[in-house]
Amino acid sequence: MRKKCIRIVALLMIVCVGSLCGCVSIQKQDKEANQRGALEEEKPLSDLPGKNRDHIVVGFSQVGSESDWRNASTESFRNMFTAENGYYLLYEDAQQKQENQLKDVRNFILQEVDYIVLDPIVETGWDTVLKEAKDAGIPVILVDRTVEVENDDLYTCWVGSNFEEEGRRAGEWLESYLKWQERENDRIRIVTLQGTLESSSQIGRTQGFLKVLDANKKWEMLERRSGEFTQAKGKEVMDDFLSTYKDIDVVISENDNMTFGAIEAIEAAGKSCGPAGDIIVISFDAVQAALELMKRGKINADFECNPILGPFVSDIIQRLERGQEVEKIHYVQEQYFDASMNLEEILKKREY
Ligand code: GYE
Repeated sequence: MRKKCIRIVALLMIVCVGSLCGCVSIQKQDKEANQRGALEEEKPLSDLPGKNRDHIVVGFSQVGSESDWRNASTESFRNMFTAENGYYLLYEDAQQKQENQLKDVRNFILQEVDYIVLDPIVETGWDTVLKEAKDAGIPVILVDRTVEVENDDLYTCWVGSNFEEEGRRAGEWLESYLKWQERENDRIRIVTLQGTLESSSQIGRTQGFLKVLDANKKWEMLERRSGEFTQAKGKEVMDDFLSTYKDIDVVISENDNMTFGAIEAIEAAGKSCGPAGDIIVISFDAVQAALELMKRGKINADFECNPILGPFVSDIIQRLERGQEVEKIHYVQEQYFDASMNLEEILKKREY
């Protein structure tokens, strides 16, 4: 009797679990079908206005338009991937959302583009979609930020900046600046405005600076918080830092637009920054507007990040078209600027 009961209960459990699984997989199928439905509305390539049969079709999923750097990057791709240069560019702005980028890549696959260029907002979560591109035989070129995937064969190559090196150099610059000010034995209180958390540029810059911070026992990191690479959020976070901490000696801001916001907050709090001010400001990107502010004495040092990646990517595509091998990792050359330099001259030649 007992055995029979156990058998009935076990059977019921199998039926229940089975139907539950059924529900889940039906729901999943429905969701996938819906998503695919949305994707399948994409136009086939033959319908693209102005495309001729020789054009190389490039689908580019850009992070967004959160900063001056980003806008310079977009312009660089738009200028390079023109019909005159033999390309047809499908440009998508993901508005700082990974889900949009996943959709972009899937649409590019459905449209059977020749190449996919992806600037991945964060490092993780790309394995499946990159596998889909690989299975479809479409090379994926990563630009600017990079990905953490189980198998690096899922993308063709990456071109961008050495963010960790940028962060480390910023730390070393601060070390020598404080020495020059004869403050190397003083307690130095630092705050950091971080970029979009989990993005390569945030991770690298934070890690690189951390290496120098760890070696300087007198430096104290009061707080690190994300300002999401935007001016508005940079100001908001800096406002908060200024009301929380009475004494701040240094602001490390992981991009120029957050720096613009931070300067607004500092001045609104009745303080000053830059070489003659209360707070040392160190920034990244070195876009024109930031170098202008440096010239006006509000930023101490700025570590360049090169957004002009369009020509590098075109070069890679041309090599691939000729059947040549390409290097997996391409670092672009970068420099830094500080307030002691001849900024007037530097600005005359600055392209972005
Ligand atoms: O520094 C910032 C942008 O990933 C290097 O993204 C890029 C960063 C850049 O929003 O301004």
